[in-house]
Amino acid sequence: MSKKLTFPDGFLWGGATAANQLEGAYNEDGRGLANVDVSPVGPDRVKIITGQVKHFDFDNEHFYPAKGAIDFYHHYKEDIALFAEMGFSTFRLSIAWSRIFPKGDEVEPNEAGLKFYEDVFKECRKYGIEPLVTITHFDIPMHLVTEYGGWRNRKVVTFYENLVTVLFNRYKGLVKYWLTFNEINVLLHAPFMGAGIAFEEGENRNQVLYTAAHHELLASAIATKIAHEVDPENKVGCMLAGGKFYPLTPKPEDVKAAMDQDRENYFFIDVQAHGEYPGYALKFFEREGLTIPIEEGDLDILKEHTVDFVSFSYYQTRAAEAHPADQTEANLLASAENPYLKKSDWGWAIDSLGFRITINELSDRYRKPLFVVENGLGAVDVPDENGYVADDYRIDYLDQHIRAMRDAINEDGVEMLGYTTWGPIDLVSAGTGEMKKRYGFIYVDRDNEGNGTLKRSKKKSFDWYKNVIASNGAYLD
Ligand code: P53
Repeated sequence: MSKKLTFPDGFLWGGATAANQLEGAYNEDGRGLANVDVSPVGPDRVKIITGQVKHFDFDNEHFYPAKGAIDFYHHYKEDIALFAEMGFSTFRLSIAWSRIFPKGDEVEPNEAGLKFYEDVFKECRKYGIEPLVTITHFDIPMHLVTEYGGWRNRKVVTFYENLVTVLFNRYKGLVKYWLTFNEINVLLHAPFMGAGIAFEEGENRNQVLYTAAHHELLASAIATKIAHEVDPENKVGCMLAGGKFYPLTPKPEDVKAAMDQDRENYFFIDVQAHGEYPGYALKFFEREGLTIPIEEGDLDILKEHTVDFVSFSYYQTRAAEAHPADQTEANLLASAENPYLKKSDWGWAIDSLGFRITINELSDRYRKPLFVVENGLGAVDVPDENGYVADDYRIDYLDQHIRAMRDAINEDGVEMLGYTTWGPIDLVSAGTGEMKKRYGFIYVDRDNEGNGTLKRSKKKSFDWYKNVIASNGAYLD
């Protein structure tokens, strides 16, 4: 019998979440309103998160799931205990900026917000769980949106600098792994969600987007600098919405289209990992007539404070073609159909070998340790008469993907720090706002309209993942 394949010693196993998708308690203990709170469920959501329609308030027509979410704010002890029972060695969560600085531009932070996360981190540590903290996961205080225009405004860099300075000092010794911006490249596709940007009439879209991109990249480098100054033990990562573009055919034009689409995303990580704007980006700015507001000293900061590791989410690969037939605006996030792949309930292509390919490409391109901080299957779960969910489809998906990652380590020699599945406990979907799109090992009784007891129960995948972790991956054989 051949030796069972496992993961490296110290490989971190766990799950990943985001504040607004799980905490609820949107107006408790001084928390201010954020962009993500005012993004409702339903057909208007996409127009709002992509910044095509300005929508800055709650109204009576819509349901806003983030208001209550799964109420992690009051259930965190119970939830972390369940993560510990699965054997998690890490838990990824994000800070709600507006709990710390309710408006964003205050000088003094809100102690109640700081205390909440301190309690959560201590609860993790109690079980030997290493917190992995995303500083901003698609959130920005609404006041910074309405008064400053979100990340298009350079002043927001300073507010972010204040935020991270407070966080690194307060949580020194409690938190070591930090991510500066969740899926930073999503700002190009969903600018209201990614950067608090809603477009004004007649604005040059790319000018606004790449201005905001420069500000986030600069803020990320400043955060890296401060993190290292406050505690040399801190490890700071960037975070890419990953998933390679394949050329739809071997036509060189399609291969080029795939390269271009990959670069649109890699652009951010190229700056954060290599410390400079890549040539293809500079030429793109020139062609488009964009002026990136680079001030004196900015380029030095980018150069001197690159990230320690590269993290990314992986759900699917996509296919690119040079001349797509359907180029409508609604098709912004979509891609060509790959006829070789099956799809999830929400139409996302399932491609575990693509995971291995994506991991290898990132490893070759950046030569830094990699951390998979999101992966999973959003599906409709139907509890049986006892409330039990037998989610074999989720187990299959994760089994294939974890094997692919193991191959990337054992066969391809990639250095990886850890793996956190998306939504270890059911939570609100970022893309659609639904509760119905579930990822968890733990079922939460709550529906799309906000009904339900919020009771937590273990799905079949709960014990499966527990076994995977306990055996450090050997259970898969
Ligand atoms: P949901 C697509 C669309 C929106 C957010 O997505 C996304 C993606 C995938 O790249 O990013 C991440 O909830 C994100 C999470 C999110 C998760 O994917 O639409 O970092 O916040 O929940 C899954 O199924």
